Amino acid sequence: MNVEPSATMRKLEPDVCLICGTRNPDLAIQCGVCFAPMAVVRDAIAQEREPEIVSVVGESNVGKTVYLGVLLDMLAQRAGDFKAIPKGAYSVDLQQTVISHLAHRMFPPKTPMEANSWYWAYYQVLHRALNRWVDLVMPDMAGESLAAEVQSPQTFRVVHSLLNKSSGMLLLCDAAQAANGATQPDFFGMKMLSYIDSVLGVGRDQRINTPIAVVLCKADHCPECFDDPEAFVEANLNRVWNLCENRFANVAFFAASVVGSLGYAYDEKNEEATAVPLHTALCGILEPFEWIVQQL
Ligand SMILES: Nc1nc2c(ncn2[C@@H]2O[C@H](COP(=O)(O)OP(=O)(O)OP(=O)(O)O)[C@@H](O)[C@H]2O)c(=O)[nH]1
Ligand SMILES: [Mg+2]
Ligand SMILES: [Zn+2]
Repeated sequence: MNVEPSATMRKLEPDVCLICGTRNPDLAIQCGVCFAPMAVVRDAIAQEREPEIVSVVGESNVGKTVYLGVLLDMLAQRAGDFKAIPKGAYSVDLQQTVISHLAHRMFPPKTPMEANSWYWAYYQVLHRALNRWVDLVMPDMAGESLAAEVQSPQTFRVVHSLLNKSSGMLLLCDAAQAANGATQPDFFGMKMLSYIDSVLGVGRDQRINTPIAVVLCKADHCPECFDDPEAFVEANLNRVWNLCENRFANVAFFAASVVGSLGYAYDEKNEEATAVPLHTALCGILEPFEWIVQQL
């Protein structure tokens, strides 16, 4: 995290996966066990410091891919107080996919469940106001894989390893659904948090210190949640709010939205309506990330 090579660097070896610790054959592209790109560990060695892992978690369709893609693009364009440098071309793929879809007024496709096709981004980020460099590894996980792992732990080892190694997490919740009275986002958020609680496994009477940013996504559907995200969570995602209070010592609440206006295209043949982002208007994307960086 600091500019000096960290003491943990001596432990890094080019063929040992940074995420799950498995030793892989020389020149392996992905870890054979958790499918993390082996370029991450090689880049970390070249960097002479071990990166921090920041995970974006949440249900399928909550908006993780869109959020992460847009965030990386903002960082790459020096938004706010940040300057960011991608380590390796693989780190640019996610933001390129998301931005080119949005430019064509489409949302990117759903992330496949198979971890070997997830996008990973490894960025060196400078927070100018703090005058601090942070190396961040951010994978775009599939909501369905997260759900499967949460339901029966150890089925998706990569999820377990990643969360166990994460220095900070963004828990995305669907604000639009919650505002409509749906209980699903609340229950999923609760399951996710209790899973994180068991993975990080601190004592019963201790609270977890890992920073968790609870991000209300699709806030364009319910702009009131921008006024006071915490009050919105307390009112509409009360189970999540209570669990945060009880088990997590370092939680902050945010609202975010990527689209300014949405249209709907109707496919008569398949009788399906598809959301069309007519224009993008980024709101609240950087704030949760900035908060996490400040906590690291
Ligand atoms: N209104 C609105 N809709 C959004 C926004 N972001 C995402 N969406 C909608 O949410 C859908 C899912 O977004 P993704 O980013 O693919 O969701 P995900 O969490 O990556 O889903 P999985 O890949 O299945 O885990 C999109 O296709 C859009 O319809 C937003 O800011 N506003
Ligand atoms: Mg996705
Ligand atoms: Zn691995």
